[in-house]
Amino acid sequence: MRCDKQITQSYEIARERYAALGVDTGKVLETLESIPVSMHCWQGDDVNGFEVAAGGADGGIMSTGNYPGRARNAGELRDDLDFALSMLPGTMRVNLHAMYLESEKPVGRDMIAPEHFANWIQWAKEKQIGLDFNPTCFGHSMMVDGMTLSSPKEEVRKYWIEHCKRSREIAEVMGKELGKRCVMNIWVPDGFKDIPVNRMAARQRLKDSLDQVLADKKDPACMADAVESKLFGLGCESCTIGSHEFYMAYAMEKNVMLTLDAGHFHPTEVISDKISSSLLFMDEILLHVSRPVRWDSDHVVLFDDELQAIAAEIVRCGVNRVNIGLDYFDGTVNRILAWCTGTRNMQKALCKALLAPDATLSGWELEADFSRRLAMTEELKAMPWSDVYDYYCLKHNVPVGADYIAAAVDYVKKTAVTRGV
Ligand code: RNT
Ligand code: ZN
Repeated sequence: MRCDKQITQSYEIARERYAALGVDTGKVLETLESIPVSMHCWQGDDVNGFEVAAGGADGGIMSTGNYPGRARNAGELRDDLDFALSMLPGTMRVNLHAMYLESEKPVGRDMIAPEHFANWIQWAKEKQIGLDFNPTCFGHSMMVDGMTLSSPKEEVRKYWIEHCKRSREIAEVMGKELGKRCVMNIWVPDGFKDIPVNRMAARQRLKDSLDQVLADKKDPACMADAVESKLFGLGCESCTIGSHEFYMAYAMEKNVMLTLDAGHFHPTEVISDKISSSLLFMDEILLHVSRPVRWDSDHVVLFDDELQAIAAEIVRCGVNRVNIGLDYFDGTVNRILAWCTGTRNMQKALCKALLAPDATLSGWELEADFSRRLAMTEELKAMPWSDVYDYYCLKHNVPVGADYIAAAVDYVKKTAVTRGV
């Protein structure tokens, strides 16, 4: 049984303890509420998508595991998303890929149109949530020799350029219909397994293709473009065409968002340190919050040091300038729980970051009082930030603490039986 009274009492104590540090928990909850988190649909079906001629996630990424109950169609995925969203407080968005289209007949990716996403848009409208979008440039026979937009073959490039152009149109319609801007992120897996000779030519082709994709002006109130870099992928260990330097420079030149994925850098390199530098030169960025374990393995997001550092940087650099997307896929665990645990961790990290007395800490930093900065930062870890998050869940009438676990296990048990996968 949930003890609402105790949760409220704990919050009151926390409120006083934070007030003593000069932090207003009421304001913190208001800000937390205003920060949307975009939950990725692809955790729900192991990045398979619902095209009639199915593709699957080959090409640089891979989901492993066969936990029962994977969503087999868009209706099931929406049911699962409905359930997961009912476990989550605050402002949520849902991030779709082009391969989640709905059509009875096969549709080439160079033929996709807003009508194929009508059900998704209707669903989001009813839920009053925003949608984000991605062209799907992997898991497809037109990905030739590991290449899409940077292929040396003109017909291959043309196919993917058309796919990305149409994806932008769909994103614009989504934003317009929902009255909430849709962020569209381009990621291509293009690269070489072994050492290439002409990196420059491949990157030149990627640049030219992207220039064509982005040529049409779109209504900035309805959609915004983002481009995602990567260090390496499965099968392209020696060179990724869309590297960090490539996209950082490209995003600057084109005035589009740079996407920083937590798993796309060297193992000890962190994206938390890249947020401030990027935002000095760019209006906005997109994050793919993920968890690499030894490689870009896309494990469920944990409440670990890097997640807390990412949240702290978002709060310090400007919550309105960082678009938060989640990007992980684990097929070995209950997929609904994976959504809930990862998303709640993101929200908890934001809550804890908002509760930090940053003005005081910055003052000490300016005075080179690093001792106090260190001691206080450590003390903050044991402050009752979780009582504030629990109260936030209570206020939103979603499960508090571990209560969502049993509910999600139960839901999957029931649906898995009927799905038979
Ligand atoms: C792959 C990228 C990309 C994908 C999704 C499905 O390494 O991170 O963002 O994970 O688009
Ligand atoms: Zn990503």
